[in-house]
Amino acid sequence: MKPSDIEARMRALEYFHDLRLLPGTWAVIRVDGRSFSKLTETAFEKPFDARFHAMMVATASALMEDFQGLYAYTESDEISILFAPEWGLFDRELEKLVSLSAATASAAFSLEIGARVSFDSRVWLGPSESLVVDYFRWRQADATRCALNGWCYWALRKEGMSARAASRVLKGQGTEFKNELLFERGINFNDVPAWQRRGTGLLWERWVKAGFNPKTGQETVAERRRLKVDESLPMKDDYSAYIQALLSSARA
Ligand SMILES: Nc1nc2c(ncn2[C@@H]2O[C@H](COP(=O)(O)OP(=O)(O)O)[C@@H](O)[C@H]2O)c(=O)[nH]1
Ligand SMILES: [Mg+2]
Repeated sequence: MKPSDIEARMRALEYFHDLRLLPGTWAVIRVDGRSFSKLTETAFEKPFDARFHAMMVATASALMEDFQGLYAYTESDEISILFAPEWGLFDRELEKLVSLSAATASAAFSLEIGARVSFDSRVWLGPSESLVVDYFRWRQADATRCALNGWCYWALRKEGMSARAASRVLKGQGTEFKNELLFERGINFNDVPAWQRRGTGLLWERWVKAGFNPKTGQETVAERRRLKVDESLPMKDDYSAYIQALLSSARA
């Protein structure tokens, strides 16, 4: 067999290599920690731990920087990174984007925690701006639901209830029941830190760096950008408006 033949035949079996994100569409890459229920079982406060959250924010920052995302949203052990329709990193190759985003998240979080952890990764495509808004509303609703449930679950567990019994109490119950359960225990869910109920956003902000040129003796100004961490996101329709404003500014 000629070397060129084997090259072509082997390359052809790299079957998924040609897959690319649909051109001209918004995209979100979402990474999620593998078996983080187990990881957080010991050594982290329940239901939420500020140190754990800081590690997730650091991981989201690494993804924003390495992939040049427009916006990141993190809740629990997941991070969604939004990309504009014209974003062309790695020529939009799916395998590259999914594998490297998982790798970047895994490496960044592992360095933070000092142990080996891994993240999975998937891609969501947004054919319209309103679907992108819906996507982030969906993840935020998930954050709120999980936070309320988590607070209830751990309130019961801390009273000595078994895991199975606590899950049974909460199964099929709605928001009102869960809010009441917490209220009876002196916890007002609305007073729980916003990052737990609403998640956290990361976005680029512009700032002007003042400097001095010793050669000319003149003051200089340079526009730079840096990541802003928003720990008090709006919710529901206000969050829709927040995301829509971000999409519009990207288009401008
Ligand atoms: N103790 C603690 N656990 C957390 C925190 N944030 C996320 N987790 C855990 O991470 C899990 C994430 O859910 P999921 O991805 O479905 O679980 P996985 O499949 O085990 O990674 C939650 O169920 C929690 O157990 C936190 O701040 N503190
Ligand atoms: Mg997970």
